[in-house]
Amino acid sequence: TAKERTFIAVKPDGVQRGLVSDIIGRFERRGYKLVGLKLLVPSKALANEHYADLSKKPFFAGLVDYMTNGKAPVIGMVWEGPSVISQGRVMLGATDPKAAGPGTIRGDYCLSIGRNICHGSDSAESAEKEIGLWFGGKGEIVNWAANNDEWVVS
Ligand code: YYY
Ligand code: MG
Repeated sequence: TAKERTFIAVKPDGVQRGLVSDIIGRFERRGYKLVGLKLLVPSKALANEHYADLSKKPFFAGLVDYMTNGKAPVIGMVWEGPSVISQGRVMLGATDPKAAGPGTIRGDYCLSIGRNICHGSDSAESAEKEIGLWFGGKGEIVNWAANNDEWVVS
């Protein structure tokens, strides 16, 4: 639906490398609507829960450390619009940047799976879980009408 929502994050390497505005800009220019935005160093508990389905993987400890060690923060966002979950994944590109096509965020800006600069929910279930995990407080997600809505979605 037009109100579909996904959780997109710029990971610490993306923040450190100054790619926040580019990543936000790609979603904005596409026509998606920003409805939640925060900058934080996630707790271990948050990162463990966010990546819970990967907890048995050999790279899990390193992944959680890189997300939480505070060398740079994470930008957490909720984006809204038609097919934003699947299209957000397309815009990010493949998990391994070596397989990510040009024109995708990962394909344009990174080289290594362990430093792939961004995250996007992979399903409706993940989006719901991740939005609830990263955004809890009252008013942290804002419903708003963009003046160009009728020019973006018909
Ligand atoms: O959803 P996505 O981020 O594209 O990939 P996942 O399979 O969920 O893995 C999450 C995260 O883990 C990935 O973005 C990088 C890291 N990772 C890794 O460091 N090494 C791997 N072999 C696989 C994933
Ligand atoms: Mg994933």
